[in-house]
Amino acid sequence: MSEASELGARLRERDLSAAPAVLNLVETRTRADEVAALLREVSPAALGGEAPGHLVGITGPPGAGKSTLLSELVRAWRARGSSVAVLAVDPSSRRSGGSLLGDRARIDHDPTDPGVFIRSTAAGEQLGGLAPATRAAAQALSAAFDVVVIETVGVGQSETDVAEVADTVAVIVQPGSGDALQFIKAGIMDIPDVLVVTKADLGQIALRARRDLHAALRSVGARDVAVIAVSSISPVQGIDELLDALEAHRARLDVPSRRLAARRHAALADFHAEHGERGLRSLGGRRAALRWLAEQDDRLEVPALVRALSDRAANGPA
Ligand SMILES: Nc1nc2c(ncn2[C@@H]2O[C@H](COP(=O)(O)OP(=O)(O)OP(=O)(O)O)[C@@H](O)[C@H]2O)c(=O)[nH]1
Ligand SMILES: [Mg+2]
Repeated sequence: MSEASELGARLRERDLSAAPAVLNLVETRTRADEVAALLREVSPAALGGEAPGHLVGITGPPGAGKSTLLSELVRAWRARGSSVAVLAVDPSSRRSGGSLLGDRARIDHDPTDPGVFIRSTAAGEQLGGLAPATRAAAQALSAAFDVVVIETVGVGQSETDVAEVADTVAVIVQPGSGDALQFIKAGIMDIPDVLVVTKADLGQIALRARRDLHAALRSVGARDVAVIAVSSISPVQGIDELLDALEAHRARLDVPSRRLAARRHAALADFHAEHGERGLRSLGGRRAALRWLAEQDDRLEVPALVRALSDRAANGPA
């Protein structure tokens, strides 16, 4: 049996101990065929449905309190009996190509707990971008883990990538940072599924941030976005409320159509990573490529879609 099919079988059996080997496989650039094989092993066709894990994107500006919050979230998910994988995207490792567990990914957890897997992964080409390896890892791990978190650093438009992969996107802001407010009002920021104001222990300023964000969301007609205030330092507050909001969003979601869109976006991102801007141009641009992808067979997996895009680029859009 090849490594990909062995790992695929373990993931389908929800064997969490397969996670480190999965990460090693997807991060080895020279093993594209094996990555494709692994993704086929955990495709909806192989699983008999969409992967069961909840893909959660956690994104926000540097220092907003994402990692500290994740320490609490991981603890709370574990208390509810959910297994959790966290893929923390390290923007500084983009150039070096390495992925080191730097300070920014430090999430406090019990290292002996087999139900938790935390890994830092390298960033993609653009600010806030996801590397193909991170997308593939998230997809594969969602077959085995109950929750898969992708944590990225971003403000404004840069969280688009994570929105394309995740079922639920939570944007994390800290009190007193006007950016998110302005971005929402100006329509620059994609409206998150859940908005989180951290550092609620700071008191008035946090309450005010929450009120202002509510108002900004109302002003753009996004009334059903939950705005949750949390404190990740003692006394910890808002964590259960946040978990409930994430779960409520997932419960409302049409998961198959969100995942289908995610696979198409992932295919275009992988194609872009391989063929660059020139490749995109030969498809007639990003929008044209997405329109074309939307007409393809729903059952096609990411690698098959990437191949189809490459063929189309080579022959030129008809
Ligand atoms: N008062 C207070 N401080 C907090 C809270 N959560 C985080 N902090 C502090 O805020 C700072 C940044 O927290 P991190 O969790 O590292 O923030 P981050 O968003 O992961 O930062 P990057 O990884 O650099 O993007 C740290 O000094 C934390 O101790 C909170 O709930 N209340
Ligand atoms: Mg961090």
